[in-house]
Amino acid sequence: MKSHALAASKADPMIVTIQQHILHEQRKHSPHATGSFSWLLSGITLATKMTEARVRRAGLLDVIGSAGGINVQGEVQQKLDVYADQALVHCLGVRENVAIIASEESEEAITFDGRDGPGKYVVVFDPLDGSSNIDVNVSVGTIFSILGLPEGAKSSDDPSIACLQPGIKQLAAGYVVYGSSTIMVYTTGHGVHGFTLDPSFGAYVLSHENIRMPEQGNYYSSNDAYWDTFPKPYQDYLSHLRSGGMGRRYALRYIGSLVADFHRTLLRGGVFLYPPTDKNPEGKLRLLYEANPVAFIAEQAGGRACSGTQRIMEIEPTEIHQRTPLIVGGKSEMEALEQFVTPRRIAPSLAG
Ligand code: AHM
Ligand code: MG
Repeated sequence: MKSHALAASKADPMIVTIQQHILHEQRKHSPHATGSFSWLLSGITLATKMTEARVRRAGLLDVIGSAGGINVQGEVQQKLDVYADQALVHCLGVRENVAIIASEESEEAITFDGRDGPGKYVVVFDPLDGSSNIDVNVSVGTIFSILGLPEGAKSSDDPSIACLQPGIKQLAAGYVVYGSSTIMVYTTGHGVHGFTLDPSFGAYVLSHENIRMPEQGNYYSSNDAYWDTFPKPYQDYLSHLRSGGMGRRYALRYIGSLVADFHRTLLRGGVFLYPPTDKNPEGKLRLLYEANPVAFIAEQAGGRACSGTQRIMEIEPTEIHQRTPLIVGGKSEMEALEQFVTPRRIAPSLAG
């Protein structure tokens, strides 16, 4: 038995899988943890592996194109949107510690009734972000946020109410980018870590430990087509970045999948913006399962995220699908933004 374990470690001594990492982090930060949280996260990793398998064969399987439905956002559902959603609902539904889930693809939150043991977690997610990019082989992703079931919540309550918690209450958040490789990035409030899926044996392996966002980057990321409908302070801010006001001329990078645009911003620095526009005066991105998880990760990596008027993670949600403007980036870009847009500082240490 002993020699077998030794042989395994010699085979690849550097490998740390996401499961090992989560367990290690739990032992370090919550010595009395039961392992229930890692069981929940393993449900998410499994669902994303199921989705990635479909994404990788998108041109071969009958998974490209519209599923024929419209989701709660009024957007056309792609077949892969539906599959990614079902994979998460299934994988989380068999985790007895999950009380409630809410998905971009479903109008209402879902509660899992009739199971043994009380669930204690609420999971909100965008199963396939950027899905308009699927048909043209551009990166898409999955985003999730994990909250605790509020104290005193009853099974008879509307399950949506348990989801309406500000981002500062998140226990964990993460995303997967199905890109040139598949990477999962997550935080539980102790730094940000990235795991690349090794397709040869189907495990997420630690590849980016303790990610820090560069204090200043070279790119801004926003949909330039809406430029003339951005409020004037955002136009001025972008002109400042583009004209060298920050000591360098910023270049534009915009994929149109939040996860992919944010992932680049996290690793390379810069700023991502989806401000209010004429078409979406409240912003387009969803607070609970897009802006909050991205904000949690950004702050854990040394960046900031705001709505233009306040720190994203302090917004008190009123609806599960509510939208918000989102500006997320490195320290320098976000400090510069405050001169144009936000009336008060948004640094987490100062905001609470
Ligand atoms: P989705 O969750 O329905 O895919 O939509 C959200 C996407 C984001 O990934 C992306 O940042 C944004 O919509 C792009 O919007 P636009 O095409 O207006 O620039
Ligand atoms: Mg999305």
